[in-house]
Amino acid sequence: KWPRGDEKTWKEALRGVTTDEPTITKSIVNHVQTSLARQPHNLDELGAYQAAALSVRDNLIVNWNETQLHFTRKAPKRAYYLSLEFLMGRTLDNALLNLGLKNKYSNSVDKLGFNLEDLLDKERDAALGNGGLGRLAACYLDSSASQELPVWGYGLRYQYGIFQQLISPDGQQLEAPDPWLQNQNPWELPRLDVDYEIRFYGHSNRLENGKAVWSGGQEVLAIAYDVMIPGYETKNTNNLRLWESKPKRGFDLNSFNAGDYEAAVESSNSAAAITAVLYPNDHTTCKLFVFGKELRLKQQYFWTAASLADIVRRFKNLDKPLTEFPDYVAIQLNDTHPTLAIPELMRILVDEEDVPWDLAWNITTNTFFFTNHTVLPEALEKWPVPLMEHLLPRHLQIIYDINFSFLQAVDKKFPGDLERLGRMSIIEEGFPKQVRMANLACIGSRKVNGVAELHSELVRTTIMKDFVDLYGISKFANVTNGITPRRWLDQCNPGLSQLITETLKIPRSVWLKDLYKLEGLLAHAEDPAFQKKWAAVKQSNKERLAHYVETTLGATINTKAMFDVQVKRLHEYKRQSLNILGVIHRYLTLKAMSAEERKKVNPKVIFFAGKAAPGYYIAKLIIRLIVNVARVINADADTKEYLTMYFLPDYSVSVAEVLIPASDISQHISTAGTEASGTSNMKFCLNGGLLVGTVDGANIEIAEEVGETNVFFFGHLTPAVEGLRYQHSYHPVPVEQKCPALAAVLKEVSSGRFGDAGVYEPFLNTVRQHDYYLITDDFDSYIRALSMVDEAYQDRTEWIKKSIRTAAKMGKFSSDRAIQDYAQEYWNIETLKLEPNGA
Ligand code: AZC
Repeated sequence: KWPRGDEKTWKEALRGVTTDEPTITKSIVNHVQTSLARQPHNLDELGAYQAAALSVRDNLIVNWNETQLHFTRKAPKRAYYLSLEFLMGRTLDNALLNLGLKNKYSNSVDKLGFNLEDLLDKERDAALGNGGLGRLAACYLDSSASQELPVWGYGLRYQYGIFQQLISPDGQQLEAPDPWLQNQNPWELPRLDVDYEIRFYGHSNRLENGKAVWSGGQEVLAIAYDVMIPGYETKNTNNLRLWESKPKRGFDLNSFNAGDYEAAVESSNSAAAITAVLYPNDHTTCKLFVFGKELRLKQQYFWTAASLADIVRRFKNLDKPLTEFPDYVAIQLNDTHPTLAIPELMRILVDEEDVPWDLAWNITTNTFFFTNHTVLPEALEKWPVPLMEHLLPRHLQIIYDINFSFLQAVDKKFPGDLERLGRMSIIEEGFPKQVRMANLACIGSRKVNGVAELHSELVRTTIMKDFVDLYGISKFANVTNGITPRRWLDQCNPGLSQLITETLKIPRSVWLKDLYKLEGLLAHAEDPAFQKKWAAVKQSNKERLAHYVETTLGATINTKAMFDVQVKRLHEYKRQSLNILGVIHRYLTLKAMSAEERKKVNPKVIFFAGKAAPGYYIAKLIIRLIVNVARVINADADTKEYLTMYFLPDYSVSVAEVLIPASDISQHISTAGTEASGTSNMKFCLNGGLLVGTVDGANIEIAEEVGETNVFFFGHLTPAVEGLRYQHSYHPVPVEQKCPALAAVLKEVSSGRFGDAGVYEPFLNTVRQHDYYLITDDFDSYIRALSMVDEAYQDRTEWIKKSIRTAAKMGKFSSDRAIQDYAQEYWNIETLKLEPNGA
């Protein structure tokens, strides 16, 4: 029955998605006129972008609304992806492609006197993440919507995303804020009516039956902002709900009345501070880097508590008993950041819903799933007990209660094994005691997974070994990461997408939804005409990148040279250090050659990009070295024809979209066993770039797919790493003896050849002294691998074949496959398609 008014009048007035050009044009102009209050004659590109975006937003809202209504009516089991980071990048291009409206918008915008590609460039990245973990979350949202799965993301609406990186003339990284919301954000819907009160501090009084009352302290409001996530070629449009913090009352009236105006404003400041800024630390939680630790813990609780309140409220609307909660709700914890959701669900069930403790624990442990993204010890989160007790007194009690029963169970299975109890306890002894979040996440979840085969095996045999002994192996599984081929091929490399469609003779939408279809390209790998077209696409992408570098750095680039790229967060374990030391080696070798000899050398342009955590001294020093080496070699008349190098500042999703399609070779050279998966390796290969890398993370599975002959592997393997480190500590061999080529490089740097003699010593000493990341052990084989790359590149036809074969075998790495794995093996959710007619 129609709820109110005249059904016919309503239905005639309700709009669908605008798909014809004249209506699109009208809607853009309408937004210029009304939403933006601008005149046609003073409209600039930014205004035109905004109007086009608002018009696309209208379409997304129609689909989003219908999808949400459909889901509410059908009441399927839903999955929720809790991630403190969503590195979304730009939206307009992606939305147009997913809606299938890019050509029409392009035509409309054309008629209005603008160029769509220029407008797309006006959009600011939504950079609410640091790197791999946050971008993975964004790819998973795209795949969930595209596969019509009932999945929502939950995160924080930071006022400031990842900092903007500036590079000073002498190579120092400077950080500037990223006020990405400055121009209004068309991709979000403020839901000022959806709010929850979140408590901090106060005290918790235990009652009988494990219950307690938590009261007092500070209360803050969480306000929902919904971001629409369009699926590819489907009406289904999912939701990413981001929380913003607000003071519960604008002013604390008590303080205000007492005349203490400053204290009143203070309390409202501190509430807003919770979602002010994304923490820029990647892979580190140690206190050296995290200055406002309490604020970070506040962020984590604020976000998990608001999300859970929302999830529980939605479940309660179904009118089902709470025992059925896990039949309707699956929650994926993206790393340990949302682990507080576990004690929070216990608190809601036990304290607020009167569910007996054991039953509540059963519900909880059937709801959560936990993904680990790193085995680096410095990245494993621990929170000081005193801090947790102060900020979240009730949660600490719950954690102690969980730990008590847990340790009893361990003791039952391994009687008297006190060391084991000590290792497995959620609480780490010491001053202060610490809460081990990974232990809590594991104990409270149904399944734990790593993000590539090798990494998942390391999770089982190292950080979670004791837990495997306790629970059995089946709780610990693998889901190899994936990337969305919509953004990372179709959108960023339209030329290649076009060529693939033409060659496979199937619609683009078919292979973009089933990436294994790319295997069809293998049949064409030997066809010279196809090879030529393939190479031409790469060439034009290299020219596009050259144009970008020209406009940002003012440098002219030889696009006939091989493009060699390493882009990722700066970290010692990722070994940009190895790369730059290798570049210096190449430079010294070139210098030592005669002009005649040099002519035989394969010209190379090397690109670096990536941010360093602001407090990570050695990482910043490595950037400084890269920039200064670049300055010297780019100015050297003897060699610059054969070797140049650029550090592109402010790496972002949008910069990646230009860089990745242009690479001939990319570097993924972490010390074996340290890079859990890597996802840019997949992006490069999907765009026909070859890979030089260590036997680590997803590199291994990529090589399995594309064949080892198409990957340039080098370096020691994971099982050797521990022994080598032991040697470094107890039987050190000087670099001069162990690796003369590297010693020569270090000497040149020390001598001041690249400026600033002395400045780089702290970095050089990490290599000379402990060499934790095995630069001295892998250097020679790295250099050999690069020679093989040069050699292979000489035979251009062979190289193109390798490039084709690599892209053709990337089907496995679609995030559609990964999400299906989560949906079936973990969440137990099913596709729920919204038909075009709304049924
Ligand atoms: C990263 C891993 O380092 C990277 O290898 C992986 O591809 C990515 O997650 C996605 O799974 N980890 C992080 O970004 N951060 C942490 C804390 O692990």
